[in-house]
Amino acid sequence: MKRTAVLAAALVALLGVLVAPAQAVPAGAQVGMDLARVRLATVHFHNLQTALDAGYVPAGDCVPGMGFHYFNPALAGPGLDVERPELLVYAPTPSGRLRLVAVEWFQVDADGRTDTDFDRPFLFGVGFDGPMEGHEPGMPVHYDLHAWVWEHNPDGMFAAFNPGIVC
Ligand SMILES: [Cu+2]
Repeated sequence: MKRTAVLAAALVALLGVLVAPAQAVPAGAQVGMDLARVRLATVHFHNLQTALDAGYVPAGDCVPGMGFHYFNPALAGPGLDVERPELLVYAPTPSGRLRLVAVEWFQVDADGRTDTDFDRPFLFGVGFDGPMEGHEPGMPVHYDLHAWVWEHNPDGMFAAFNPGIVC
């Protein structure tokens, strides 16, 4: 096969992989499998130094009900990947260390307005929160979605806040 034909075949196969799970999302089993992929992709970030080495940088103070956010600017562009969340969320422990509790996906709002939501993203069949103003100067109007993959959240896996997290 010519190189272009090989590339085209690979692209078709890749699109099939990318499109198929999205169509099957409403099934609880599919969501469970996708969350397992998230855990597998982020388990090494329990070591904070590993997250820093991967490009995640501290983003602001501890947010009550969330924790400390670490943002990866290299992942901030368009496109969402369940295995590459734009943010990691760490909760402070009584001993003063940080413990990975959640991951968060982030997407800039297309028109920068909080009163339109035609571009609301979805992952796991769940619509993102927002659109909301930036939480710090320079942060654009955006959507985000938390997944509490490393800490039980009584309010739900995809709730923005976890009442168990205190700063
Ligand atoms: Cu958060």
